[in-house]
Amino acid sequence: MTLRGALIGCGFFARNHLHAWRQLEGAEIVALCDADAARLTDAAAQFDVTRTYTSAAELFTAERLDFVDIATTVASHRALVEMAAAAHVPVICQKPFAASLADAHAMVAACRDARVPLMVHENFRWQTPIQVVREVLAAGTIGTPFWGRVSFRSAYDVFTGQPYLAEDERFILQDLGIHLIDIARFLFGEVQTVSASTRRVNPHIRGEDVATLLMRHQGGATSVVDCSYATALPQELFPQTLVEVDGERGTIRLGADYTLMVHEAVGSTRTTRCEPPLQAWAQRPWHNIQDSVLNIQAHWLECLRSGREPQTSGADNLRTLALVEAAYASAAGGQATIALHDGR
Ligand code: NAD
Ligand code: 89V
Repeated sequence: MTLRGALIGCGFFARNHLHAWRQLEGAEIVALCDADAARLTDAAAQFDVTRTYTSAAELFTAERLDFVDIATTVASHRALVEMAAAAHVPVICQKPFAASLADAHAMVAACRDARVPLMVHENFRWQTPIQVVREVLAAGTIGTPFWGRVSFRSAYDVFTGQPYLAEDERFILQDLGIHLIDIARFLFGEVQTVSASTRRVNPHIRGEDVATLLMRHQGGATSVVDCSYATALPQELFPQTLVEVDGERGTIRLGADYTLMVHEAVGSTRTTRCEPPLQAWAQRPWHNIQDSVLNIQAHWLECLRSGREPQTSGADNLRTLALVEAAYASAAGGQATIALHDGR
């Protein structure tokens, strides 16, 4: 049976969702919604969707849906997720899931009480190279990891495509660091303590564009998460996330251009490339992220069909959001070390 979906928010990033839905078997986007009529009309024409709404309330009243995909910016998430829960429609919500932990808890509770599946579109862990690093760790090739680094350093202009990123009081941690924190949780486990520093280098934006986090994980590993949009390098790597892992029996290095080095202290050193596929609708350098959209949406369909909880469910994402909040609090308090309780 083909699942009937609707997409709310037809802006900059939603095109990737729509291309991915069109590529995936077993789901069809039957309706679109955007408060901005011009954006709605454009997306409807490009993706051949005839049922369109400028009001989400009208969408939920008029359509019989198997799921809804919310690709709006954070300010609208709570109202839209609560509408989906009230209409008993399983819901995917883009990151950042919520502007506050209170909102996030309210959305998770609304969906739990309505028995409605909820997944946060936290796609970076679904990037092919990140999945490969996780597979190498799971295979035990380098033994237990004791140190790791998840790094994203760039000077790419993200503000032209996403002007709201320059306007918010919070920038890189909330928008990008959130992905890297999720990757650190995915690779090294839940976090016990975090300390962070942030700063703004670019004078033309409101929020911080550089952040560095030090985290201690429950399994004993220490990780560094560092991100910057103020880092001009001879080779611009946007939007690649680089990963380093030191384990008791070897090391992993995910370097520039998707080069993966796995070194066994007693054994061999293998260097391979794990570049993500370039989907027919994708463009370099975004193809890494675009492919991860396809992967997370496929995961959602698989979870909906099997009744499994998605990896980055709303409840799971509370831990990532708690870390973002803790990192901002640490940075505001002069890099104070903040303890998380059971990863929250
Ligand atoms: P955007 O501003 O280009 O698009 C958002 C759209 O939502 C707009 O067209 C707006 O009119 C519409 N909208 C807002 N509130 C609405 C409401 N209540 N009802 C109906 N329509 C509404 O934003 P964007 O750049 O596409 O980003 C959307 C979200 O995706 C953000 O949360 C952003 O952080 C996230 N994002 C994620 C990734 C990723 O890799 N996961 C990448 C880029 C952006
Ligand atoms: O993931 C995001 O939300 C995007 C980008 C990859 C550019 O940081 O804003």
